[in-house]
Amino acid sequence: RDRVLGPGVLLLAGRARATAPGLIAQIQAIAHAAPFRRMTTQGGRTMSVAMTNCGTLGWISDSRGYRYTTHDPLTGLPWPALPDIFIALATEAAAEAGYPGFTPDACLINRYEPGTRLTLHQDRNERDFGQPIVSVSLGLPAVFLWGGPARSDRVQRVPLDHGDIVVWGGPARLAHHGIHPLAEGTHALTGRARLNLTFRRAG
Ligand code: MD3
Ligand code: FE
Repeated sequence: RDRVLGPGVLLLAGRARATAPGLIAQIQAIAHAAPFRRMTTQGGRTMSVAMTNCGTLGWISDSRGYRYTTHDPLTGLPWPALPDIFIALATEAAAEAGYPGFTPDACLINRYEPGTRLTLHQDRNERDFGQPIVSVSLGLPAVFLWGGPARSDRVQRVPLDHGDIVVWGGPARLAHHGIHPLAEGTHALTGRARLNLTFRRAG
């Protein structure tokens, strides 16, 4: 089931299934301290994805643009710590993909409901693009849109299901990517939602 999707991209299909209930319990605890919120963009739009973070750094967007912060602007508190089970999952997946030195300092947590989408973008706020991003999909399935380094590059559709882990590194690190509007549905563990964790070395 594990397969290379392209240069620098390893899919570990269903790898997080066994730990999913524990991951979801941790997400609930994190969201209690740092609530999910829909952030605004520099252009004044409200994102349809609800987000929160854990780790020493958290990704935010507001009227001043995109960046990482040490504190949650909503509460004024430091972002909640990365749970040990998050660190273990991300470092093991990265090591399997050929990044034995990967230690995440940031985890962006995205929550999608049916109809929610994420438009094509690049992740460029991290310091070292030599470090991969590890993503974990939980709950409702999604169609991932995967393009190239230029916005005009052809876009592939990749289904992402509950428990799938994908490691994005090397030439894939600066690919444009997004999520197609989520289809209607309910999942036994997340209800009417998809949760996505992205582990990053931001600082
Ligand atoms: C490929 N999240 O948080 S995860 C994001 O499902 C983001 O919530 C999507 O894009 C989600 O920024 C996709 C897979 C992913 C994440 C980051 C990447 C793929 C990536 C960065 C570079 C290349
Ligand atoms: Fe992204």
